[in-house]
Amino acid sequence: MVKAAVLTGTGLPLEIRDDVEVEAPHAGEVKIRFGASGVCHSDVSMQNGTMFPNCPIVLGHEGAGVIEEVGEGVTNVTVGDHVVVSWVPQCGECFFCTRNEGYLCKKADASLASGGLLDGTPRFTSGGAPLHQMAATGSFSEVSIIPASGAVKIDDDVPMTVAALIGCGVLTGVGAAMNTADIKPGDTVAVVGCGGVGLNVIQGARIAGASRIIAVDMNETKLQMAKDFGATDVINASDGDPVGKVMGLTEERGADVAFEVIGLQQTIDQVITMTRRGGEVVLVGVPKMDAMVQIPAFLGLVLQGKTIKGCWYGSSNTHEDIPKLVRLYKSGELKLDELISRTIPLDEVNEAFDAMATGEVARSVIAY
Ligand code: PAD
Ligand code: ZN
Repeated sequence: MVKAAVLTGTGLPLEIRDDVEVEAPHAGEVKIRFGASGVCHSDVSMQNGTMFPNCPIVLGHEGAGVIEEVGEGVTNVTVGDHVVVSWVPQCGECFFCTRNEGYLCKKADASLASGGLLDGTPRFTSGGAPLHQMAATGSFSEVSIIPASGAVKIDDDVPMTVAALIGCGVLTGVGAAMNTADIKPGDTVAVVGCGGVGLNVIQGARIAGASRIIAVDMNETKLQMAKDFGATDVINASDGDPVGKVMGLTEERGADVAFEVIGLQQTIDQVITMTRRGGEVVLVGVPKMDAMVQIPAFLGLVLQGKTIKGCWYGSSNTHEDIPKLVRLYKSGELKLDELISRTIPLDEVNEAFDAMATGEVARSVIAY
């Protein structure tokens, strides 16, 4: 039996249970003992009803650990390997995977909806009843079973706390800047929302060659961190409408590329407006299901020659991008240790949710 944090219903605090049973891996699956799990805003969105979880469910999708057992037919990893978990386990065979758009993998989508693995069923039980696992992961558990395609081997010397963050916030944020967007050297980029994901958009934009990076947040600590991660200008949105300030910094033109990394209707509207004619809007934050992109078709889009792109999992090819991010970390180009505001035990996961709501932390990381 293992310990895990379980969501039993919308709006409820997570229950720490120590009676969770983990089945052996089926064919094509692996057993992972987590070393660490980041706490991402998407976990909070599952709990507060922004997204619809299949309760009861073990949350957590930003994890890294060591392979303890492999199911039949698994060849990409072996017992003892250190791995980053991809919450989009890319099957490699569907329409999207074969077009190098694995972040849209059809099978992974189905597991996100079902709360199970690629066949739709979870490998956890508690009190004899099935317990779902978020995004085919469930990293708020000491041990889990995941699809082998969601396990990406990394070097043993990468700290688990850092490796965990690569699995969501870093892949998504850096990927949004380096894969989804088309940032050209010398571009001016605006990033609205400088949490765990937004800070990674900032450092991705820096690596992609943006010469000016305007960071927008409501929290001064985050704006300070944004500067450390590469922002050249910061705007505190609590001091008034950030759109006018971005215009003021860009000769009233707007940013070449602007990212929304919060998931709010208001800030989605802001990034669309603060993007220049011919520029690119990238929506990363996960909004409520009824949020709308509202834009006058002619005056706002056609005449403007603007592009609006959605970004899912940083448009990443996990099998190529995770090793690349590890290399960038090792060469000092990617700041990952600096993202960790707090290292906590699993029992403090509810406090980590509170700390995220108040904006105090970039990332709380559970160390097992
Ligand atoms: P976070 O809570 O760490 O960061 C959000 C930041 O936004 C905080 O720094 C807040 O201070 C700031 N903020 C809040 N309201 C405003 C406002 N009105 N104006 C300016 N700043 C504000 O979250 P995160 O970085 O973990 O996640 C950000 C979003 O990205 C969230 O919606 C999450 O669900 C989503 C996400 N999307 C994907 C994907 O594949 N698209 C992957 C992972 C996370
Ligand atoms: Zn996440």
